[in-house]
Amino acid sequence: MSNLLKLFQDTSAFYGSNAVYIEDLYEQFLENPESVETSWRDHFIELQKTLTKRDIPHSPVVERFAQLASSSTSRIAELQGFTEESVKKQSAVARLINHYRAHGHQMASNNPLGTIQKKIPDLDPNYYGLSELDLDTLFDTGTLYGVDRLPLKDIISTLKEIYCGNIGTEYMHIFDTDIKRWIKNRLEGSKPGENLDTQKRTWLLQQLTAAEGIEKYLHRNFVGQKRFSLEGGDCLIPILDELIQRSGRYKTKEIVIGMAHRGRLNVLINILGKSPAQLFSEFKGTAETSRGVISGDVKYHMGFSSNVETEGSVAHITLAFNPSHLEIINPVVEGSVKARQDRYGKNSANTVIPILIHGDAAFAGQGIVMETLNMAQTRAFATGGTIHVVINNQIGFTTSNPFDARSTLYCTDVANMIQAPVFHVNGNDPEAVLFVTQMALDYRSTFNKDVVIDLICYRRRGHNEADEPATTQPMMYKKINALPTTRVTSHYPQANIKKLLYNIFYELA
Ligand SMILES: Cc1ncc(C[n+]2csc(CCOP(=O)(O)OP(=O)(O)O)c2C)c(N)n1
Repeated sequence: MSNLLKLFQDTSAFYGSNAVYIEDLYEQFLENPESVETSWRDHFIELQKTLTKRDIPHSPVVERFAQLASSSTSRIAELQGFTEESVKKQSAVARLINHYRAHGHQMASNNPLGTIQKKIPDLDPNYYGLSELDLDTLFDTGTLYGVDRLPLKDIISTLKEIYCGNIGTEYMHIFDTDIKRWIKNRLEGSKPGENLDTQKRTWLLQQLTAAEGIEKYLHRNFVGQKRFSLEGGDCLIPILDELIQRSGRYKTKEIVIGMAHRGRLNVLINILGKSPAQLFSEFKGTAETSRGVISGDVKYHMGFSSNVETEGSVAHITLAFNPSHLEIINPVVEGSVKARQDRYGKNSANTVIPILIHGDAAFAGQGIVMETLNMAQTRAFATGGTIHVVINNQIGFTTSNPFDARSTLYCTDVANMIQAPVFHVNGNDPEAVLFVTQMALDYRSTFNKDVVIDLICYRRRGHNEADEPATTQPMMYKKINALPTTRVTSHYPQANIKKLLYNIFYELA
């Protein structure tokens, strides 16, 4: 190492690891120039004059400051008003914040069956040279929660709340800076449930009651009959209802849904508006699917369509008929959406939206998932982004240990290949689920790209109600049997449940 380089390294606050800090400050400056200190702001303004585009790559920023550093280290010290030690610490904090954004999901408490607490070395402040003694020191937060400075302990608790709570988000693998910034701002800008009024909370309770109610009714009245119950994944119903309602904001006219067996009857009744009486007659074996043909096991392969009122509009919702072959409906739905969009003409990506609902085992296991994802951004087949919802009940028939089911960390990892953001959300926290649902639709409608909601839940009963899951999964089912339902777990007032149930089902039937 040359003497000059050594001197530079020893004396400059802008050398090496501090580059991350400067980049972070610059990012902050780009969003709100007033939010950075005057001396930094002046430098960034100077820097921008030498560049033509506003959203420039960050390497020139680092280079420019390296030049400044070598030309006058004393001037820099004067400019920043920090000691070398404090700048190093600030840089460490910036790196810690970034690592929470990128890897916090690995420590998220988003599994309703409990999380095995893993230690992730680079989420530990010690890893960056920060210690207990720094916890009360004030540091710049970048854009975190809109607060300029916080003690380190509050920065860490805020990061844990956003990135390691009931939502674990994978988005830092995305190359596009605008997309990354959009997701970061949504995640860090408000908390799940923060802005929910009583009306929306009541709506959530109604959705969960409806989801639970139909399963309980069928369970009691058609004992031992296959229905591929949704129980444990109840939040699928508020997800779909919210996607449909909110699509009105984007003037959506049609939504095409593809899904397999799990929860299909629930979706038919609670989302598509199929008559419960019709479903019950299919269970009794008296319904004719076509003249002279009794339904048999056709009921969980049936399609349906109806018109549903949305926020300020009406949308035509179609549930595609599906065969037994898992996931094979995906390209069919995409083709159907593409044809509908073509019919509406140019710029109709938001006019018709595809929603694909997957099982966790099937999403990881079926090649057709990858094949369909691969077409997502091609010119001839793109449909303006698909909203994927994985009913991740953590079991595929009898295979529940992920290491026996796949070689990836998450069942959704195949979606990383197209840089889709993935929200791993605790299916027992309806407000967190609502938060990611709204974000998913807004993301899809803003960027016209695929997005994944990984609804981490459980399967309360066997694969199809005719089997006993505890035979092969005794430990898992001990936990599940001790869990109250999502409606009960969520902290909503339970007073009017009976009345709600009565209104929703018994009257309709
Ligand atoms: C292509 C294909 N392979 C296998 C099956 C048999 N099968 C039906 S359901 C199922 C388990 C699916 O598990 P998962 O995708 O997690 O959905 P879940 O039933 O747990 O909701 C299997 C293997 C099938 N129907 N189609």
